[in-house]
Amino acid sequence: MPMIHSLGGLEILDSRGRPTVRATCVLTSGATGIASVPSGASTGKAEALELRDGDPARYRGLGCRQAVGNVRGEIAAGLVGQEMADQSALDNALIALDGTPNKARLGANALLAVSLAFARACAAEAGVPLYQHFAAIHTPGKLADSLPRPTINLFSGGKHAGGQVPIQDVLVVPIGAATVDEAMAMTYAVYQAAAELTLEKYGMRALTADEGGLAPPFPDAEAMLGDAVAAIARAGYTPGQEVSLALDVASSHFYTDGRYHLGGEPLDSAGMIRHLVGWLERYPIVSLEDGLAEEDWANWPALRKAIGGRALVLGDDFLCTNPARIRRAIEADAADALLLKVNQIGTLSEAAESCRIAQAAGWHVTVSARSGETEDDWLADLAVGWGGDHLKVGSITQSERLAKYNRLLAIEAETVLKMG
Ligand code: 2PG
Ligand code: MG
Repeated sequence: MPMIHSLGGLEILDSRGRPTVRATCVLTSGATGIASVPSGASTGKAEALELRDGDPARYRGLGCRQAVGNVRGEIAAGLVGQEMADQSALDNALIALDGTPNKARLGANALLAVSLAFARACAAEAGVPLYQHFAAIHTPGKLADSLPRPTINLFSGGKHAGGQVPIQDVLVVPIGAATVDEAMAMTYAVYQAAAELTLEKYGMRALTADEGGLAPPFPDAEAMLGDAVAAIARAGYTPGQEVSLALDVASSHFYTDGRYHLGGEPLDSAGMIRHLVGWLERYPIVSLEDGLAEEDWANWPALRKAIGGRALVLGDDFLCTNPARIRRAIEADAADALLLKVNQIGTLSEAAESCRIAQAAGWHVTVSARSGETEDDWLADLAVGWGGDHLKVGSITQSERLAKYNRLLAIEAETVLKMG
């Protein structure tokens, strides 16, 4: 049984230059795991709490010294010398130490860093690849059996690009690719075509947003979608047959006073649903994330009905990787796909429960990075081990994103696993 010998914490910087938490877990066998946690910008209201120092004189209040101090102090004091039967024993101990419903006392960033570092140390102790260890955390005895299909950020707006257009991400889905290797090469071709188009149309060099997506001053969401389709065609692919689109509408962030402010006349929920269906009819969209706001629960079933299986109805802020919210959405037939972000809930075991609940209901799972990422690559292993259908990491121009794509390429090269 793994026993924790020591726990370390370090404040490091994420891809936006903001502090985040890295933890090191050493087991008594000497096996060691190091893991770093990401951080979102367009966060859901029901997410577990990311502990920030709040000192305006340092990193504008975003420091993580308290969270790191909690890893080195209270969490280490509670766990060092303890035998942990498995990941859920460790995670239950973390949850009990924190004692709050949303991990507000010790911080979800501190807890998740320890949860992940412990998983890595256990994989090293068992001598198995991390994706196989993640598979066993999902379900004992489970082995990884497929690779996720990457969905890759092409254009950015909303909170990731200074709000020049309300919707947050237009992503490329290389549906015609047979391998991850082919998917990445196809995406490169589309991205370069989009960069050329952006220069011609907007006179703008390939300046990028938080996740590496291109972010020219689109006049509206339709221009963003139309330019994505044009870039696919310019790269030599047939839109909707070889390369499709996924959309993160992130509509919670332009929903105020019961209206959606997409530009033009504000829309009520029925109007917004009609608008989204109009996009589905005009553009090759296979996945629609947060089409309605997280507070607009009552109208999600109508959205799902109106989409009628033509695209995935994917919940991010809406579900927050939270088992109770996912169960409620399944009962209400309010979605058919989960966007899974481990730090929304704060421990691996709870995120695995969310994943199992969604999969048992026949839902699709998109495993997602955050807009603030690190060079750590555990997310690729997690998507493989947990049977994620899609992996959403951002674009192909920044190393914190490429770390995950490169890890996925390595898993593909080292195994017989195939993209589902
Ligand atoms: C999202 C994510 C990733 P953030 O909304 O899906 O794109 O963004 O990490 O800022 O919540
Ligand atoms: Mg989202």
